[in-house]
Amino acid sequence: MAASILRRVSRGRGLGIPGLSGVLPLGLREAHSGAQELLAMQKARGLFKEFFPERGTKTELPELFDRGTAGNFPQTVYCGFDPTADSLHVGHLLALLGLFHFQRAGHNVIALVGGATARLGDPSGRTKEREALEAERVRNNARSLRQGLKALAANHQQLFANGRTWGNFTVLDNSAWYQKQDLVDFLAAVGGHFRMGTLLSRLSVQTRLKSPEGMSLAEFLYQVLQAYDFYYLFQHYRCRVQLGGSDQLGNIMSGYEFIHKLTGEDVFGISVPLITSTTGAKLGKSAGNAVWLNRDKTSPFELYQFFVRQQDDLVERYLKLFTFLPLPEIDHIMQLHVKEPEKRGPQKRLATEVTKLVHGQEGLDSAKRYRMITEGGVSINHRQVTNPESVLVVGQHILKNGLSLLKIGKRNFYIIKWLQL
Ligand code: YSA
Repeated sequence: MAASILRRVSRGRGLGIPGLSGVLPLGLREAHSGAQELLAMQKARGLFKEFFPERGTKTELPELFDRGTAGNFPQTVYCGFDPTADSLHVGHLLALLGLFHFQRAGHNVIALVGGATARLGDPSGRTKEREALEAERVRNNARSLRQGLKALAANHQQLFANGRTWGNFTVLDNSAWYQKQDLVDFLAAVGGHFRMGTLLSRLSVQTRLKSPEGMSLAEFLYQVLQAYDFYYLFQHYRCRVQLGGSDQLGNIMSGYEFIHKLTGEDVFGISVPLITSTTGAKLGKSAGNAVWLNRDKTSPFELYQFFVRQQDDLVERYLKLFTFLPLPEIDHIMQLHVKEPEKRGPQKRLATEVTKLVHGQEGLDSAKRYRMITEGGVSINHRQVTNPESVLVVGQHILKNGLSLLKIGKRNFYIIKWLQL
């Protein structure tokens, strides 16, 4: 049985990928020009922080993305998201943007929902064990995350492509390959390839072992599952690159070592920086400071406001990280800002770009309407309305004759006739 889990192992053999074609349509080829600069460009934007391994490999990481030298163009890149809540948050968005940049350069990307791994709880970057999550709750969260990822990918394609064709965006769930996995078979086939010394040396493990409550076996085995995922995606989707926040590097290294040992092939890891709050805590669910991407948890207006409130010293960095705006355009926006700081031009542009990506044009319009109201830009029958949730009252907002005079901004007047009161 051990053979079936690792059955596709073969040194240097060509790998078949279900559903992925090796031949590129012409439109896509055009989109690839300059793709070899992808890594350098994202490093310059501050989005890609570390590359692993940096040297000593047969083919170096930048060559993978160079159509001229790599036999495997386009590449496949993945990033995992554990469904520990029913929504993605702004921290996850950065990792997702990393995937989008690869997709824009013509590569295929996989957003992997950790329907299985979320049951164990990733110890990376944590000082305490995660609360154990019920199978049912994880399943519901995973469904929500898959929907959220697909909606974001659709907004990206519709609103930020300018008619260009990119690589594929695929959403998978690792419960698909662990659900029916026999434990003994798995440990027998996979367990023997991991050395305890290496696993114990990971920072995530060391930190947790030194904590007063120690570390559970489930958490300890987490990195083995993430390493196996990488191997699985390498075998089935020819995926050679895993992307993640810098807290993920230890888990990515475990994947590298596992794949290298079994196949002799090199795979790579790329990290994005961790977004922190003003107090320095990683922005996310655990620190209780998450800004959610699901509109039922954080409305489009609240998301917009989060970005519009960013301080001057952070806004340029966030424009580079969270938007697709070219660097010269960001420079220009910042130059204008020096002349007219009170207009908060960069903050508004940042908030607009992110809200559009996350909630689409409709979400952005709704955020802007809310903002207009809260800033006192709307009045009904000459009374300012500053609460977007206000209930309209007959006799006050709606005159007895069924009419309202709506004023938006300084010059836009509308007469509304209510047909039913
Ligand atoms: C990865 C690979 C697998 O094969 C299976 C599961 C995983 C999930 C991974 N172990 C994990 O727990 N990720 S996460 O759900 O906590 O976050 C998803 C991604 O967003 C990670 O790459 C994480 O580093 C990143 N992230 C989370 N908060 C962030 C952030 N990136 C930047 N800033 C933040 N505040």
